[in-house]
Amino acid sequence: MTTFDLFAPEPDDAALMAQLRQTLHDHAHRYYVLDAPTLPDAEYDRLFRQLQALEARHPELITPDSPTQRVGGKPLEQFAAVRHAVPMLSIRTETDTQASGAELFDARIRRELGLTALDPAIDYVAEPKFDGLAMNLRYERGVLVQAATRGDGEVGEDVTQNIRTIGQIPLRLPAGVPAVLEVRGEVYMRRDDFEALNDKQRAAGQKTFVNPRNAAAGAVRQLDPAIAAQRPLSFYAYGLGAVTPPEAGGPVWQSHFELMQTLKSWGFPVSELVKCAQGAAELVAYYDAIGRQRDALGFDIDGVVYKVNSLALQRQLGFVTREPRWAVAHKFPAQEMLTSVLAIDVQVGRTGKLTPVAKLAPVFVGGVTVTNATLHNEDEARRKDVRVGDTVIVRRAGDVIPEVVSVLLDKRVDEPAIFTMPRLCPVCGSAAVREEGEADYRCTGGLFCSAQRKQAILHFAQRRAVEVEGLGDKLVDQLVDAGIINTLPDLYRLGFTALANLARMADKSAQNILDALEKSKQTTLPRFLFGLGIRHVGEATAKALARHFGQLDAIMDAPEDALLAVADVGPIVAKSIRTFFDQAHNREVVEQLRACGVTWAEGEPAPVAAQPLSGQTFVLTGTLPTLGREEAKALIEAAGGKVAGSVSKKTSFVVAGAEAGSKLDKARELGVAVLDEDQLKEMLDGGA
Ligand code: D41
Repeated sequence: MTTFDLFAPEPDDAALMAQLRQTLHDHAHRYYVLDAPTLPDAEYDRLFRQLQALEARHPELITPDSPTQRVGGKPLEQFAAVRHAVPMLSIRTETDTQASGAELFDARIRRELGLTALDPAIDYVAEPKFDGLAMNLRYERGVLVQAATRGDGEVGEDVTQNIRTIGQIPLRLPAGVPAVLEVRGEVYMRRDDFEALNDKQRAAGQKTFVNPRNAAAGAVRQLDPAIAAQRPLSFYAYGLGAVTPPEAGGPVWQSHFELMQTLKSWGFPVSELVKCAQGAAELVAYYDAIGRQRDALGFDIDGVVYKVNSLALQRQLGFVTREPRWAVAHKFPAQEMLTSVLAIDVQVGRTGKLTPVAKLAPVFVGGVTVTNATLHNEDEARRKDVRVGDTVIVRRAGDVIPEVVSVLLDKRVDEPAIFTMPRLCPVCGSAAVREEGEADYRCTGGLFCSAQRKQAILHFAQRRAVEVEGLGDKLVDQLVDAGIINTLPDLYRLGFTALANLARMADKSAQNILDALEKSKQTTLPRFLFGLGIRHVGEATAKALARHFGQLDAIMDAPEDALLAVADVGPIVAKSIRTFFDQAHNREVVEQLRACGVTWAEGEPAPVAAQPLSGQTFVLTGTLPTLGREEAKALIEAAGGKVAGSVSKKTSFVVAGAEAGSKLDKARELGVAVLDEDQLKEMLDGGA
């Protein structure tokens, strides 16, 4: 395929332009026609802008077939061409410089309207920028007669058959709508629907899609409407095309927001995240707020869109070429970027798990600089076939650890060696084994392995366990490598001198660590249990165990069947707890920690039923008005309830917030009770 190499010496401009054109053509084809792109969008955009810049410098070298000379995608041959009654404009992207894109947009609008600082703030509408496909829905006398893709903005493809299968799109509108009404919006696929579709594709041995947008594009372009009907698509309206004019009895709106409310009342999905905002400050606040919610939304967005609310002002501002002056897109940092693999390391975790990690040339992705990406395990590393020197796409979404999405095989030089897992622990040299049916290799060195000792200490000291403030990985490395600390109780035997003598350790910091250790001695049973790092015992299980047994000794001595009586504990977990406490050295660690003064209040075994939500399973969907997803989950679990990821007959309640999607539909389908945040809070207070 392409030969354009990011790292090759710079050829002359004409040759470079030819290469860029070829690369962009290839990828446009993969993107628009095959729905299987191999370059991250941000990289495509960068190359596109590079070509644009070169063409600006050498206008004589612009060729008619340059990708810059075509706006939007190429209509496929298979679908009938549709000439849009009103062109589908594109939307300008505002980029952050020293000022926020929101401020730049507001400043530009004010300048173009001839306003001064004394004039009042402008009314805007701010919307999420849905990451799907733009669609024009044409209704005549209230009946959907045609659905067309954007295409190049002038001519799109007739995909009516496929679009009719989208349940959210009304086929017929209520009486009283204009004789001609074109509604524009974005067809997209929700993330859970995307995951389910890919699972199905995998099970059927068919190709999977790289992201929800490509899956949506593939579904819209499906030539067989029966297949399209099985691809779950969604829709949000964001504007209008041709509409019967007021002279002919058509509607009159004053503002974009009002128009969106009308569309909603006619049955079109309009996002609840569409908000009015006054002036630059509220646009900035909106950008930040949506950015924080981005990963919890249930569907992909790649930024937000700002629009001048008043339709009169929109008319006054008008257009430049094919972009309205009254609207811009303000993108979030890209979540996928290109970089190269410098090395593949193998890290050893607390339980001895060996994890292959790609060491990357630093790259800014998802808002942070990333230098490591997990390859998870041997099978994953093999499946992705990442090799040293490869150019790869890295993805970082939200707080999820960065991962390698795929390798750009056409950029591979020579044939680097295939990655293999080491048979020996890279830290302690003990045998590394992969048990039958397990995905992971584990170091068999146990606490002989310094990597495992370090991880065990860091796990114990973390905020969610006993919390020793200031005891981070650098310090633990130093302490373990110097042989000062080998086991958890050694932490509490640390003296001031040993600490203060460490390199880069000021007296003040040494004292802070000692104070933090002292403070950590007063803990709780769940934190202590979790901190021990028993395999399969996470925070929730530790809490359940503490609640059930009340006292540590009871847990340490409980036979497996007694452990199985705990709500959260199954056979694997019970066995793991039993194995842990059957080992003399683990009991010894517990005794020594107690002897060092680590204490907690022990209680009576609590009947599980005392918890208001015990035995109930909740599923969260959408954005709740005040509670974050993690917060709501923690509250439910603290009250004895469980939180599951998907709705089934076993679900007791679905808690739905704004933009709730298919989980809510599923709940209704199965007759599962649906709560809002207030009702959930009532139950948490024991009100139900
Ligand atoms: O959510 C979107 N992707 C979105 C796209 C949106 N919320 N608003 C949009 N508004 C427009 C104008 C201002 C031209 C009516 C858009 C788009 N255009 C758009 N989508 C694809 C090309 C243009």
